[in-house]
Amino acid sequence: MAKFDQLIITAAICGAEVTRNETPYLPLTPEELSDEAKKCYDAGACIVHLHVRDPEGNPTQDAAIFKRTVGLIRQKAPNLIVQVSTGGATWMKAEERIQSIESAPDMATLSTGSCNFGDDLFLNSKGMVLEFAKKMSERAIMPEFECFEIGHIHFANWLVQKGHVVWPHFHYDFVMGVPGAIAATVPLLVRMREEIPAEASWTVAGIGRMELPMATVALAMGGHVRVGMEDNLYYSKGVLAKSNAELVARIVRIAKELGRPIATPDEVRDYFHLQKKSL
Ligand code: KMH
Ligand code: ZN
Repeated sequence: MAKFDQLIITAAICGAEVTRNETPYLPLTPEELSDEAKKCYDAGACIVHLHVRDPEGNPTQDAAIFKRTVGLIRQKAPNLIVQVSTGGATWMKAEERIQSIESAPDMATLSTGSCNFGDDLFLNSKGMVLEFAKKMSERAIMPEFECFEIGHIHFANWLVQKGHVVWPHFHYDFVMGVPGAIAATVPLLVRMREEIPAEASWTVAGIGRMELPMATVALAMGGHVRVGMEDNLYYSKGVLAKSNAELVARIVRIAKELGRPIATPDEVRDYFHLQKKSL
Protein backbone atom coordinates (compact mmCIF):
# COMPACT_ATOMS: atom_id res chain seq x y z
CA MET A 1 0.00 0.00 0.00
CA ALA A 2 1.18 3.55 -0.79
CA LYS A 3 2.66 5.41 2.15
CA PHE A 4 0.23 7.86 3.74
CA ASP A 5 2.32 10.88 4.76
CA GLN A 6 -0.46 13.36 5.34
CA LEU A 7 -1.24 14.32 8.92
CA ILE A 8 -4.62 13.27 10.30
CA ILE A 9 -5.81 15.71 12.97
CA THR A 10 -8.58 14.62 15.32
CA ALA A 11 -10.37 17.27 17.37
CA ALA A 12 -11.69 15.98 20.71
CA ILE A 13 -13.88 18.98 21.41
CA CYS A 14 -15.71 18.31 24.65
CA GLY A 15 -15.12 14.97 26.41
CA ALA A 16 -17.01 13.77 29.44
CA GLU A 17 -14.97 15.12 32.32
CA VAL A 18 -14.42 18.83 31.66
CA THR A 19 -16.88 21.38 33.06
CA ARG A 20 -17.80 24.98 32.34
CA ASN A 21 -16.38 25.84 35.76
CA GLU A 22 -12.97 24.92 34.42
CA THR A 23 -13.35 26.75 31.13
CA PRO A 24 -16.15 28.99 29.85
CA TYR A 25 -15.17 28.06 26.26
CA LEU A 26 -16.33 24.43 26.42
CA PRO A 27 -18.98 23.62 23.76
CA LEU A 28 -21.85 21.64 25.28
CA THR A 29 -25.14 21.82 23.36
CA PRO A 30 -25.69 20.18 19.95
CA GLU A 31 -25.58 23.65 18.36
CA GLU A 32 -22.35 24.59 20.13
CA LEU A 33 -20.72 21.23 19.46
CA SER A 34 -21.60 21.33 15.75
CA ASP A 35 -20.39 24.95 15.42
CA GLU A 36 -17.16 23.96 17.13
CA ALA A 37 -16.75 20.90 14.89
CA LYS A 38 -17.14 23.12 11.82
CA LYS A 39 -14.52 25.58 13.17
CA CYS A 40 -12.10 22.70 13.75
CA TYR A 41 -12.78 21.41 10.24
CA ASP A 42 -12.05 24.86 8.80
CA ALA A 43 -8.82 24.94 10.84
CA GLY A 44 -7.61 21.60 9.43
CA ALA A 45 -9.15 18.76 11.47
CA CYS A 46 -10.61 15.91 9.49
CA ILE A 47 -12.02 13.81 12.36
CA VAL A 48 -14.15 15.05 15.23
CA HIS A 49 -14.15 12.83 18.32
CA LEU A 50 -17.53 13.40 19.89
CA HIS A 51 -19.05 13.26 23.36
CA VAL A 52 -22.35 14.98 24.11
CA ARG A 53 -24.01 16.51 27.16
CA ASP A 54 -27.57 16.62 28.48
CA PRO A 55 -29.40 19.95 28.86
CA GLU A 56 -27.80 20.39 32.32
CA GLY A 57 -24.33 19.97 30.80
CA ASN A 58 -23.73 16.50 32.23
CA PRO A 59 -22.19 13.78 30.04
CA THR A 60 -24.70 11.46 28.41
CA GLN A 61 -24.65 8.80 25.70
CA ASP A 62 -28.31 9.45 24.87
CA ALA A 63 -28.98 8.33 21.29
CA ALA A 64 -31.32 11.25 20.52
CA ILE A 65 -28.76 13.87 21.58
CA PHE A 66 -26.06 12.12 19.57
CA LYS A 67 -28.35 11.94 16.54
CA ARG A 68 -29.18 15.63 16.77
CA THR A 69 -25.53 16.62 17.17
CA VAL A 70 -24.26 14.35 14.39
CA GLY A 71 -27.08 15.62 12.12
CA LEU A 72 -26.05 19.25 12.73
CA ILE A 73 -22.37 18.42 12.11
CA ARG A 74 -23.32 16.75 8.83
CA GLN A 75 -25.19 19.93 7.81
CA LYS A 76 -22.43 22.36 8.80
CA ALA A 77 -19.36 20.31 7.82
CA PRO A 78 -20.60 17.54 5.53
CA ASN A 79 -17.13 16.21 4.80
CA LEU A 80 -15.93 15.94 8.39
CA ILE A 81 -15.44 12.37 9.66
CA VAL A 82 -17.54 11.84 12.77
CA GLN A 83 -16.18 9.51 15.44
CA VAL A 84 -18.49 9.01 18.42
CA SER A 85 -17.28 7.96 21.84
CA THR A 86 -18.41 4.63 23.23
CA GLY A 87 -16.22 5.29 26.27
CA GLY A 88 -18.66 7.84 27.68
CA ALA A 89 -17.91 8.52 31.33
CA THR A 90 -16.40 6.10 33.85
CA TRP A 91 -19.61 5.53 35.80
CA MET A 92 -21.75 4.60 32.78
CA LYS A 93 -22.89 1.03 32.14
CA ALA A 94 -22.22 -0.72 28.82
CA GLU A 95 -25.84 -0.38 27.59
CA GLU A 96 -25.72 3.37 28.06
CA ARG A 97 -22.28 3.81 26.49
CA ILE A 98 -23.02 1.95 23.27
CA GLN A 99 -26.13 4.00 22.41
CA SER A 100 -23.98 6.61 20.66
CA ILE A 101 -23.50 4.35 17.63
CA GLU A 102 -27.18 4.75 16.76
CA SER A 103 -26.29 8.16 15.31
CA ALA A 104 -24.78 6.61 12.13
CA PRO A 105 -21.23 7.85 12.71
CA ASP A 106 -18.31 7.02 10.42
CA MET A 107 -16.22 5.74 13.31
CA ALA A 108 -16.56 4.95 17.00
CA THR A 109 -14.00 4.50 19.71
CA LEU A 110 -13.36 1.02 21.05
CA SER A 111 -11.47 1.05 24.35
CA THR A 112 -9.60 -2.23 24.52
CA GLY A 113 -8.93 -2.60 28.21
CA SER A 114 -9.61 -1.36 31.72
CA CYS A 115 -7.51 1.07 33.73
CA ASN A 116 -7.60 3.50 36.58
CA PHE A 117 -8.82 6.89 35.41
CA GLY A 118 -8.06 9.56 37.97
CA ASP A 119 -10.03 8.55 41.08
CA ASP A 120 -12.25 6.21 39.06
CA LEU A 121 -12.06 2.89 37.25
CA PHE A 122 -12.59 2.88 33.48
CA LEU A 123 -14.03 -0.59 32.99
CA ASN A 124 -13.78 -2.36 29.64
CA SER A 125 -14.12 -6.07 30.29
CA LYS A 126 -13.43 -8.59 27.55
CA GLY A 127 -17.16 -9.29 27.21
CA MET A 128 -18.00 -5.60 26.83
CA VAL A 129 -15.31 -5.00 24.23
CA LEU A 130 -16.48 -8.01 22.19
CA GLU A 131 -20.09 -6.86 22.39
CA PHE A 132 -19.20 -3.29 21.34
CA ALA A 133 -17.06 -4.61 18.47
CA LYS A 134 -19.93 -6.80 17.24
CA LYS A 135 -22.43 -3.95 17.32
CA MET A 136 -20.07 -1.63 15.45
CA SER A 137 -19.39 -4.28 12.87
CA GLU A 138 -23.14 -4.89 12.33
CA ARG A 139 -23.51 -1.17 11.52
CA ALA A 140 -20.34 -0.92 9.39
CA ILE A 141 -18.76 1.55 11.82
CA MET A 142 -14.96 1.62 11.83
CA PRO A 143 -13.47 1.23 15.30
CA GLU A 144 -10.62 3.37 16.57
CA PHE A 145 -8.74 1.43 19.23
CA GLU A 146 -8.37 3.54 22.39
CA CYS A 147 -5.27 2.37 24.23
CA PHE A 148 -4.64 3.83 27.68
CA GLU A 149 -2.05 1.17 28.49
CA ILE A 150 0.35 -0.89 26.39
CA GLY A 151 -1.61 -4.10 27.10
CA HIS A 152 -4.66 -2.49 25.52
CA ILE A 153 -2.74 -2.54 22.22
CA HIS A 154 -2.14 -6.27 22.59
CA PHE A 155 -5.82 -6.90 23.20
CA ALA A 156 -6.71 -4.81 20.13
CA ASN A 157 -4.25 -6.88 18.09
CA TRP A 158 -5.86 -10.05 19.44
CA LEU A 159 -9.30 -8.80 18.38
CA VAL A 160 -7.97 -8.32 14.86
CA GLN A 161 -6.13 -11.66 14.73
CA LYS A 162 -9.20 -13.57 15.91
CA GLY A 163 -11.52 -11.81 13.49
CA HIS A 164 -13.61 -10.07 16.17
CA VAL A 165 -13.05 -6.84 14.30
CA VAL A 166 -12.83 -6.88 10.55
CA TRP A 167 -11.90 -3.77 8.61
CA PRO A 168 -9.39 -3.13 5.81
CA HIS A 169 -7.44 -0.67 7.95
CA PHE A 170 -6.89 -0.16 11.68
CA HIS A 171 -6.20 3.08 13.53
CA TYR A 172 -4.93 3.16 17.12
CA ASP A 173 -5.17 6.09 19.54
CA PHE A 174 -2.52 6.13 22.28
CA VAL A 175 -4.04 8.08 25.15
CA MET A 176 -1.08 9.07 27.30
CA GLY A 177 -1.04 10.83 30.64
CA VAL A 178 -4.38 9.90 32.18
CA PRO A 179 -3.63 9.75 35.93
CA GLY A 180 -3.47 6.04 36.81
CA ALA A 181 -2.70 4.86 33.26
CA ILE A 182 0.35 5.06 30.98
CA ALA A 183 2.47 8.20 31.34
CA ALA A 184 3.03 10.63 28.48
CA THR A 185 6.72 10.15 27.71
CA VAL A 186 8.64 9.81 24.48
CA PRO A 187 10.18 6.37 25.23
CA LEU A 188 6.71 4.99 26.03
CA LEU A 189 5.28 6.47 22.82
CA VAL A 190 8.05 4.83 20.81
CA ARG A 191 7.35 1.56 22.61
CA MET A 192 3.61 1.75 21.93
CA ARG A 193 4.22 2.42 18.27
CA GLU A 194 6.34 -0.74 18.07
CA GLU A 195 3.41 -2.85 19.27
CA ILE A 196 0.92 -2.10 16.49
CA PRO A 197 0.87 -3.90 13.13
CA ALA A 198 3.18 -2.29 10.54
CA GLU A 199 0.33 -1.44 8.19
CA ALA A 200 -1.83 0.21 10.88
CA SER A 201 -1.86 3.93 11.65
CA TRP A 202 -1.67 5.63 15.04
CA THR A 203 -2.43 8.90 16.70
CA VAL A 204 -1.53 10.27 20.10
CA ALA A 205 -3.69 12.09 22.63
CA GLY A 206 -1.41 13.59 25.27
CA ILE A 207 -3.31 14.65 28.35
CA GLY A 208 -3.03 18.09 29.94
CA ARG A 209 0.23 19.93 29.48
CA MET A 210 1.66 16.92 27.63
CA GLU A 211 -0.74 17.40 24.72
CA LEU A 212 1.52 19.66 22.70
CA PRO A 213 4.85 17.90 23.38
CA MET A 214 3.39 14.49 22.52
CA ALA A 215 1.72 15.90 19.40
CA THR A 216 4.98 17.45 18.27
CA VAL A 217 6.87 14.19 18.75
CA ALA A 218 4.16 12.28 16.87
CA LEU A 219 4.43 14.76 14.01
CA ALA A 220 8.14 14.09 13.74
CA MET A 221 7.65 10.30 14.01
CA GLY A 222 5.13 10.20 11.17
CA GLY A 223 2.16 9.55 13.46
CA HIS A 224 -1.08 11.48 13.75
CA VAL A 225 -2.38 13.88 16.35
CA ARG A 226 -5.42 14.39 18.56
CA VAL A 227 -5.95 17.72 20.31
CA GLY A 228 -8.88 19.39 22.01
CA MET A 229 -10.53 20.31 25.26
CA GLU A 230 -11.32 16.69 26.14
CA ASP A 231 -7.59 16.27 26.73
CA ASN A 232 -6.27 19.76 27.48
CA LEU A 233 -7.88 23.11 28.25
CA TYR A 234 -4.86 25.37 27.86
CA TYR A 235 -3.26 27.05 24.90
CA SER A 236 -0.16 27.84 26.98
CA LYS A 237 0.70 27.89 30.67
CA GLY A 238 -2.18 29.61 32.48
CA VAL A 239 -3.89 30.67 29.23
CA LEU A 240 -7.11 28.84 28.38
CA ALA A 241 -7.71 27.90 24.75
CA LYS A 242 -10.59 30.04 23.53
CA SER A 243 -11.68 27.37 21.11
CA ASN A 244 -10.70 23.87 20.05
CA ALA A 245 -9.92 25.34 16.64
CA GLU A 246 -7.01 27.31 18.14
CA LEU A 247 -5.42 24.04 19.23
CA VAL A 248 -5.98 22.52 15.77
CA ALA A 249 -4.60 25.59 14.00
CA ARG A 250 -1.38 25.45 16.01
CA ILE A 251 -0.80 21.82 14.98
CA VAL A 252 -1.38 22.79 11.34
CA ARG A 253 1.26 25.52 11.64
CA ILE A 254 3.82 23.19 13.24
CA ALA A 255 3.10 20.47 10.67
CA LYS A 256 3.69 22.93 7.85
CA GLU A 257 7.03 23.94 9.35
CA LEU A 258 7.97 20.26 9.52
CA GLY A 259 6.85 19.63 5.95
CA ARG A 260 3.91 17.38 6.85
CA PRO A 261 0.94 17.99 4.54
CA ILE A 262 -2.47 18.03 6.23
CA ALA A 263 -4.83 15.20 5.28
CA THR A 264 -8.23 16.04 3.92
CA PRO A 265 -11.28 14.07 5.02
CA ASP A 266 -11.59 12.58 1.53
CA GLU A 267 -8.03 11.28 1.68
CA VAL A 268 -8.70 9.77 5.09
CA ARG A 269 -11.97 8.21 3.90
CA ASP A 270 -9.99 6.43 1.17
CA TYR A 271 -7.21 5.40 3.55
CA PHE A 272 -9.65 4.14 6.22
CA HIS A 273 -12.11 2.66 3.69
CA LEU A 274 -15.02 4.74 4.98
CA GLN A 275 -18.23 5.16 3.02
CA LYS A 276 -19.90 8.54 3.11
CA LYS A 277 -22.86 8.37 5.52
CA SER A 278 -25.91 10.47 6.19
CA LEU A 279 -28.26 10.36 9.13
N1 KMH B 1 -14.20 9.63 29.19
C1 KMH B 1 -13.33 8.51 29.35
C2 KMH B 1 -13.66 7.76 30.59
C3 KMH B 1 -13.60 7.38 24.58
O1 KMH B 1 -14.06 8.47 24.24
O2 KMH B 1 -13.84 6.36 23.95
C4 KMH B 1 -13.34 7.61 28.19
C5 KMH B 1 -13.12 8.21 26.87
C6 KMH B 1 -12.75 7.27 25.79
O3 KMH B 1 -13.25 9.41 26.63
ZN1 ZN C 1 -13.43 10.52 24.46
